[in-house]
Amino acid sequence: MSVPDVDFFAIAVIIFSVFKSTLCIMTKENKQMVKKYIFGSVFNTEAVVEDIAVSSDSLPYLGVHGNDLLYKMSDDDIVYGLGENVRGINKRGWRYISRCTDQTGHSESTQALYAAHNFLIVDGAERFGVFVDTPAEVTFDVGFTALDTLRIEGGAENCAVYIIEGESLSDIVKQLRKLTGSSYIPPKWAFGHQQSRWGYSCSDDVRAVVRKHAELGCPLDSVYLDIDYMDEYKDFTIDRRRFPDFEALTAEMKEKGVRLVPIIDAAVKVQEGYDVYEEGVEKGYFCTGEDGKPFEVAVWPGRSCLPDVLNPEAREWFGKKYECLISRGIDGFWNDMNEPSIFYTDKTLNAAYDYANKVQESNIDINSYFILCEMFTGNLRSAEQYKDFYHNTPEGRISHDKVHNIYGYNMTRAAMEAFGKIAPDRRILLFSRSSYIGMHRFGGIWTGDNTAHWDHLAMNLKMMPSINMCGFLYSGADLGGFGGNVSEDLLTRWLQFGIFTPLMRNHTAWNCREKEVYQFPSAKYLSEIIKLRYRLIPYLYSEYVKAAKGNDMLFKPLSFVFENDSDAARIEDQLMWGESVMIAPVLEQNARGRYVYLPEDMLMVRWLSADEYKLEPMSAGRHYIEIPLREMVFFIRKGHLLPLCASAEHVRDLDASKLTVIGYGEGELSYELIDDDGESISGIGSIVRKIVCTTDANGIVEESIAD
Ligand code: MIG
Repeated sequence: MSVPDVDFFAIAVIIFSVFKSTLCIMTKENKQMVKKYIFGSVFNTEAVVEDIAVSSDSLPYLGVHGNDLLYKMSDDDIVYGLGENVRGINKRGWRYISRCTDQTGHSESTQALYAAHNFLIVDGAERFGVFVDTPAEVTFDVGFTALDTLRIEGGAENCAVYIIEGESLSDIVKQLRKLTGSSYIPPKWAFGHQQSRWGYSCSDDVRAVVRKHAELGCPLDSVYLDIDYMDEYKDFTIDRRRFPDFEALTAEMKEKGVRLVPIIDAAVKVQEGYDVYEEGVEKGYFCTGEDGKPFEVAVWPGRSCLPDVLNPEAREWFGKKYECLISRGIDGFWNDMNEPSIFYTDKTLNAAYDYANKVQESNIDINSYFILCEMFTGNLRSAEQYKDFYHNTPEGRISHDKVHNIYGYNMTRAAMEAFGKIAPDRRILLFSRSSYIGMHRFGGIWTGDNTAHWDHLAMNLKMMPSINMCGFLYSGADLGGFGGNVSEDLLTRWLQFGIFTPLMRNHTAWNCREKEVYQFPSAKYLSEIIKLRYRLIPYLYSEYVKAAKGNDMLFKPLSFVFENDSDAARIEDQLMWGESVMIAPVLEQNARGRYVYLPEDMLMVRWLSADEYKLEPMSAGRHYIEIPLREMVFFIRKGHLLPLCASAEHVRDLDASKLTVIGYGEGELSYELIDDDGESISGIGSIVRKIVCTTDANGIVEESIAD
């Protein structure tokens, strides 16, 4: 028998090299960049979607002191993150409490806003990210009590702590996002201009808003319905006296290219005969008090119950309720009051009454007077009341204060999980006021009740990258401010920034100046700003989808792109917007320009209207740039292209087959434009178009291209 002619040596080489490459892949993937640590007994928030083994190493970077985690910061360390919070991009110098709170009228000295975004990155001598996963309160004292000390109060008490190392700041963010799942992608129309006001209270109000925008030629894609559309503020009802033709109105508006977006509040009115209330009581789907009975709180509907969205069955039940509006032609919602916000409970109101009676008898002194005031009005922000009611969770009956920060998250999850069944392949707009990391898979956020203050415009800018880090890409603030009376110049500057935020919504309270763009003498110019937004939508949408799919951010601090530039690291009033653009809006009243820092040579684009612009190459460094009130500028990065379409009155009318491309650099530049039908989930990002342009002798690209 002859031995077959086989080259054993060659086979051995092949086997070895296959083995070697698998080994490489394995070591690369297994390289533990994310490490998990457990302190105490941990409630599963379901923020994390990856299965990670608990690390056997000791906790790196942070020291454990009782229930707290500690880090000594060097002078040059920068701390990024913490999502929706006041103050800077660099979070040093304040104490931020993660306790979702209804904070209407917040300011720089507010410690807790509506969200709990427990992720931060320390960047300096050492670089690492920390995600403290707990549904309970936790506080980040970032050099407030002691300048050089980061103390995470409660970070070592019933928490899962994830330490993330990475090759860059962006890489650390990407790993957090991989850990917590892909960001929500809304329908494309949700990138249009949206108009809201607490106070549009009948069908004709809505029609008037739409008509006046059309008369002005100002693009508009949606009008919001605040609590006034409901019957006695009852969720999933319509006040037929004021909206007799709700279905016809919805259809008529959609035909015109405008969607109606109703609000849903967390609390359900206590009222016999109201189906949502009765079902909730019967099935045990509301949070309960000490006595096991549905716990009653007072919010807009008066006495109300809170759906127990931490109980999976109740969550499914509540989510299905949205169907009654979807079947009436609605395809977008905003979830409000879901911190949950409570005006008072029996206990807090009775305590206030008792105190009032007591001080009345004893002739009230001035200190008692202020205590009395606080007892009647301070409940909204008090944490005490959260100890008085309970949830039925998969992990047993738990008092609300221990799981407080995941209530809004689960209300929003309820809705989105139901949408998946009601309209499996259709994207429905959804965003929430309260949120927790992980909720970014189910919807976006708006940043709550800000005020018509110039520093809230600056805060809006600073918050965007931090919010993006935590996964919330679909986000934005109430443009022009929810509270307060916006001046025309503030609204102008705010819109000039707002055209970059995915959620671009002008919203205000009933008792504030009307601020639809057509209310102002400069309405024509304001609508030019909005038209420019529409020209940017192909790029915005493309960058949004890339960020969502790549676990990346849409808005970045300059330092995330120019890592070794110590000047860029200190910039708090400019942002990178997608791969091609740097923005530097005017944030100060009466300013006619501003200093801008360019980390590299860039092309300045100066907008005089939506269609008229001037291009000017600028060298790296610091420049004072004149920017009169009715002009705006942004910058295109060297080596990059910006595609623009023609404006249109509605997103559906935008034509991305004809583009104007602006760019700057040397030789051939390219951009990958991502697009899709804007509505289906299965089609997200399905159209990929490579745009290639060549620069002229001045290094500029300015070209019209057609598909
Ligand atoms: O207690 O629904 O943040 O956007 O207009 C106020 C009325 C309740 C708070 C929301 C705001 C909304 C308002 N809501």
